[in-house]
Amino acid sequence: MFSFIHISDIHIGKKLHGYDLYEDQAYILDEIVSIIEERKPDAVLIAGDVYDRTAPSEEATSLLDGFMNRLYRTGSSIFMIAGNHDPAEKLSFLSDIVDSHGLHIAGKFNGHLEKRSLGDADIYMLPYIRLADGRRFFPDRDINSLADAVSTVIADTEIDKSRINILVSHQFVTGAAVSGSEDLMIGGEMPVPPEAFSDFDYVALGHIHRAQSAGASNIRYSGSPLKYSASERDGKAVIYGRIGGDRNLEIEEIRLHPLHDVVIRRSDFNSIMSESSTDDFIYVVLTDETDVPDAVSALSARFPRFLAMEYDNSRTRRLEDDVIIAGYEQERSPAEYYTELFSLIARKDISDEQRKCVEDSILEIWGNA
Ligand SMILES: [Mn+2]
Repeated sequence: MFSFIHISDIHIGKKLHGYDLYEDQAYILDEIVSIIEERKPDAVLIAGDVYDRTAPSEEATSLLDGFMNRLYRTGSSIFMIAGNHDPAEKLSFLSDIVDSHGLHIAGKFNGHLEKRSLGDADIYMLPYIRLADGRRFFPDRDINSLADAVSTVIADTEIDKSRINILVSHQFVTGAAVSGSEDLMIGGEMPVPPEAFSDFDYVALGHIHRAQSAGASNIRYSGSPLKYSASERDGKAVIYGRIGGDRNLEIEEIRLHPLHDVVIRRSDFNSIMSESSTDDFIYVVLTDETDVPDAVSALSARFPRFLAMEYDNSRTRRLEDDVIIAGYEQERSPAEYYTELFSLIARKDISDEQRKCVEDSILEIWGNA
């Protein structure tokens, strides 16, 4: 029997619409430590994006330090990889030394899967990799996609099928539903098909902030421990998994209870202002047909954790429809698209001088393409 707790995308140091989440993150990390103390899993799998930025603040660093120290004292082995948001080298600072103490960290991808054995299980660690990493480490292979790169790294590893095999990875897997706070690569990130992971009994994924399985029930995103965008409706959880000698995987989602939830309230301005206040982070959708003067300052004064607001009325719906229709037309130039967008938003025609400026910028950025 092998047991584990799987978490990811803590994003320590993240701000939500300008609000510092230090207290909220400290609170949820406390709850995660309590769950681990209670369940006593063999391993804690931390699947990347531990930090929110590659230059974390002192406060963020000390929050992670406290969390890691407490995790270490629970007695579970810890497996932590770097995500695309992490300072990969800093995350694996002194990793060779702490490795012998059951704290295993894979920072920067170094060309192969890091493997550690724990009881009946082999645990492999694959920090976030890019297509360029695959090409750099396997120059003589035909690597045309991120899927090729990940498959090549895995194929290059000798996996003992008689063992329980676990992979900790931070990638975008085909079909995963994003929540909007992930910062995927501009222009779209090439997804990895779940078939690339067929050798593993469980794949602990990070990168996507909404908990879900990806292609198979043993390939899972735990999701972030807090809601990092207002579009997330579902509650958050950590994954508690057990794999028996028969390789049977049992998954349990253990609910987390945030200090402050993130909620959307949708109604007209007067109704929202007359509702009871809340300590939660609140995103407001106003249904009023005409704009309410100073709505933002009124809502900020009314709700201590007011995030932002938008209108959903016949005007904004028409605007959306127009943009969608415009997006389906293929034969117009980028400058023409811009001109249309400008008049939709500014509600007047672009001037000749402005249009020239846009055309020059497009030419400068894209060339004649
Ligand atoms: Mn993330």
